[in-house]
Amino acid sequence: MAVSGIGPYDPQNIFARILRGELPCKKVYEDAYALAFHDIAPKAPVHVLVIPKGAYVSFADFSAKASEAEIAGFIRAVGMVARDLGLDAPGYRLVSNTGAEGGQEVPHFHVHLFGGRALGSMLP
Ligand code: IU
Repeated sequence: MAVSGIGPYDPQNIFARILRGELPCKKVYEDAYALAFHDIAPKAPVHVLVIPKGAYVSFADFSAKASEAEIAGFIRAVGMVARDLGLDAPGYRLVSNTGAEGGQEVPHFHVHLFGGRALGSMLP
């Protein structure tokens, strides 16, 4: 079910529980600002989710409230994950569904990283 992009933040959401180690994930990368793991229902040969460590509901929430260090650290992490997965040369797609009309289902900000095949054009 789609969620609001403006919260309030639910500390029991599935990604919060993954961050706390209460639920497992197939981890790709982790640092002080971000955790990256394989999506449980991949839509492309590479489908990784990158999430910030902080409690932000959506991109709207993160971009408004996160510190410069959190934003920079998160963006660097997304880039590093893509590079380490060998996607820089062939290319990849980043998507962040935000709020109900954006199709967001998990209310912890996340970026989808898709790659591993020609993705074509996907503008709505
Ligand atoms: P969305 O942008 O909120 O719609 O994407 C949520 C994604 O989280 C979606 O691709 C799910 O397959 C994925 N996911 C997951 O990886 N592990 C889970 O336990 C659950 C959802 I629930």
